[in-house]
Amino acid sequence: TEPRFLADYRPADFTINTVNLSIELADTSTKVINELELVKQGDHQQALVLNGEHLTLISLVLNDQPLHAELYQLNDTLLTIPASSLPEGDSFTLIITTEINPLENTALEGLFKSGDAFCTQCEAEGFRRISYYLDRPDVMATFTTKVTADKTLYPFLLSNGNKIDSGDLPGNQHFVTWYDPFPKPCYLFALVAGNFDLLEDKFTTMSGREVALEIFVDKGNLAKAEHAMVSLQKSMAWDEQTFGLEYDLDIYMIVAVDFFNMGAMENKGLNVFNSKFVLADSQCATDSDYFNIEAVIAHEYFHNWTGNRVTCRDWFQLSLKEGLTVFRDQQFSGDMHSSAVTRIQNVRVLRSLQFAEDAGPMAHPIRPEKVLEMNNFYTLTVYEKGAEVIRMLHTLIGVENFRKGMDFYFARFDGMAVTCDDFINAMSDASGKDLTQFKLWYSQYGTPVIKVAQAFDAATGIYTLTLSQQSPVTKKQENPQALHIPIKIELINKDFDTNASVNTSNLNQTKLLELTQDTQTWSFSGFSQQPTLAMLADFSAPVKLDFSQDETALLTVMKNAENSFCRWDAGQKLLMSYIQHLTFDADYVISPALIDAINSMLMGGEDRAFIAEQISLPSFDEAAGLMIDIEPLALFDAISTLSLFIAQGAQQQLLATYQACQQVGEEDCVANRALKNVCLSYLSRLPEYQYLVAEQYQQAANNNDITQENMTDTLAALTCSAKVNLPDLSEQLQHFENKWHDTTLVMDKWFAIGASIVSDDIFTQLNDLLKHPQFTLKNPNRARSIISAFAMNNPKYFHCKTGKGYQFLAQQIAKMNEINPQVASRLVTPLIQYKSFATAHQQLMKAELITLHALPNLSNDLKEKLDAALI
Ligand code: HT7
Ligand code: ZN
Repeated sequence: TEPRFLADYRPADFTINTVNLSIELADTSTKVINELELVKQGDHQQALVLNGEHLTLISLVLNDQPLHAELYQLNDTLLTIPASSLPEGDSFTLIITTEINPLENTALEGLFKSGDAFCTQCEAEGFRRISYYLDRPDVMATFTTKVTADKTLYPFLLSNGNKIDSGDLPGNQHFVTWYDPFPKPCYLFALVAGNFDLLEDKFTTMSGREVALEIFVDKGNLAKAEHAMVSLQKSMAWDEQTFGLEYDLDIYMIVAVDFFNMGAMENKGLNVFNSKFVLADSQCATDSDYFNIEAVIAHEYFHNWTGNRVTCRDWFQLSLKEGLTVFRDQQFSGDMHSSAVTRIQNVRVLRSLQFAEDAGPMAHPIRPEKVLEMNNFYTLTVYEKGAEVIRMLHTLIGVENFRKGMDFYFARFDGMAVTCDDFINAMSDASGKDLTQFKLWYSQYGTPVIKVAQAFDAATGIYTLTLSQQSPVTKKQENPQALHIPIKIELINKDFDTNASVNTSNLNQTKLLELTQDTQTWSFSGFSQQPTLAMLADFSAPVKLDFSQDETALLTVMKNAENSFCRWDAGQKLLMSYIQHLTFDADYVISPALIDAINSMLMGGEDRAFIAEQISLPSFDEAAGLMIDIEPLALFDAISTLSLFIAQGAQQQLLATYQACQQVGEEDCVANRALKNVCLSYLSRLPEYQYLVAEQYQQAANNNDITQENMTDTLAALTCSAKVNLPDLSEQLQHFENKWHDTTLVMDKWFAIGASIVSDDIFTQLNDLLKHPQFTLKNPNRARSIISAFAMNNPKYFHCKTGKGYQFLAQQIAKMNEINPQVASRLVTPLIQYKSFATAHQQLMKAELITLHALPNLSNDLKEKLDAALI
């Protein structure tokens, strides 16, 4: 296969007005009859070229006449009907009959089986595995879909839109016909057939229409769908209130399935979800599961407007719908919970994972320009950095203009397939702001570095700030231009010692600076002494800072910044500076001032979820993102040493906080658990407090009063046991397995804990896990529960100097390449980012990449990444 380029985009030669599908479901031979009404676009003699993969063609009928084999060409990916075989005139019908084998479809793209149910995944290019089609998002048609299947095995037959017909057929078969009035690209097509429990509710829209809400789950799981239902209702109300956007069909369906490559899919009127993002009760789901379910339900719901009503012209524009929809779901989560904590958690993901991607071999702009396998571009860059770009726009033009821009966007483009430029132009027209330079965020890649210099003239009271920006200069990007970057700052007029407050009449000054040149200087007057700078309030831009602030300045920001993000970030910088020192010098002496700072955070008046974030150390990946030539084992040891230092120094306050958080009732229980469990993770490093871990496990997982059982606390205790390899661990894991062996999603957690045990025995344990009767690479959640959990959560052994960790990952990827290329390709990320590590590790990682590159059936997905990494 050849790569495709954004620059080569051309409108389609033919469009499709209507699609009439009839799908007769059977495990190994499903029959698909696809009747298309095609329209030639303009006067040309081009062939009709349809995409199709893994299909058996049975027949073609063109304008009611059979089309014989000599009149068309067929290969593994295309069906070509030359102009000479097409009828005269601009419109014609084509009936394509094919057969497919859902049972052997382990790639989980197109039509496949998830357990006993049939389901589909068509984004990005999966519809071509169901029938021959113009599989591109700018070809939009109205679909009528008749689904036929065995009535006992598949009582529910679902597709997009409204049900228009149903009935029984001979041989215990039945059918249902669906009609979706909204023209859509085929990537939004969906079909589900199975035997489910159904949770029903409704929502009355702002204009008074009643919408039926239906959530389909595996039999026995009805009670676990309540949270998803409430989340859906909240999302619908929020989109009406925030953006005036109302749902448009009479029914909204969600189906939860166990076999799914990603989180969920926004098919029109029929979302298909990974069951992990639907099912929850307090016994089996953690607080973060609850949070994520709400966020993913919202994300898919918000796509109904940003993605479905207005879609992408081509896949290079993916961030048009994904960046915008992530921004919308982040705003929603912030409104539903603490906006400060939500923002911190989003920034942690961005800085640990997206920054690494943007510095690695697969780095690309949020609007990529060259793609071999589209599935490789569902990335943190397109999604999370894409959302940051929308957020910057929101910051630059303000909330009201942003809303006006959204209104313009829908007024102009409803029912169309458009580009990122179209979106920015709507925002520019709404606000009157020139966004020409801002558009560079869509075409340049890499994380810009902002250098900060400051000066203060005591005589005039003028404070001067100079900022310079630099995007990475590489062969792919020889001459990056200055970007338009909103930089929110706060100038603090107090020392960290509150008694020494100066100039009380002059409160902190908050400013929004627009950095548009390589270097720019701003002056601020009216200071009696040099203010302390808090940079990047709310993390106003996805950039790295080249700015060293001393301990006193950081403590001042931690204490006195009005912006909560800045208060948190200053603390993280302080912690990070110790991690950096300890990585280079294991004997580095940490300042006792850190313990005072931790104690005052623990005793401070902040909300407990915020304190939990404040005292949590930067993760291995967050720290790695700020370093070069990383010695991973030294970094791991540095984080452990710092953690132990804090545990020892602040033990009394950690214990007091742990106990205080245990006392509280239902109110703020999520925040209390968050803080309590960070305290426990410190205390578990000290032998004298390890009994707390065992006690917490007992309380939360093995309680006589089942209503007291709680998965957040259970998993927190197990994580401590695994990280410190406590003696109780194996008994706890055994108990957990006995208790949960029938609950798939909870067993995923069990496998993940098993893969993250910090023990010299880990490779034996990993092999035992792979041999466990419930382990299968065919279920992506289960595969990730061992493979990703090990590579992402067990840095000490993943990076062990024998190279065994890298080898383990590569061996699993090689197996996965044969089963599910999309999942295999995602697993390879930690290996392709080898260049940030010290040479010895680079060589070991590279050796594994070379082995993978030589695999006999290397998929396009993996090939694209390995080629980029091995250049
Ligand atoms: N738009 C969807 C992206 C997607 C996907 C989802 C599930 C399985 C495979 C997939 N490929 C692409 C999900 C979303 O962003 O909402
Ligand atoms: Zn999305």
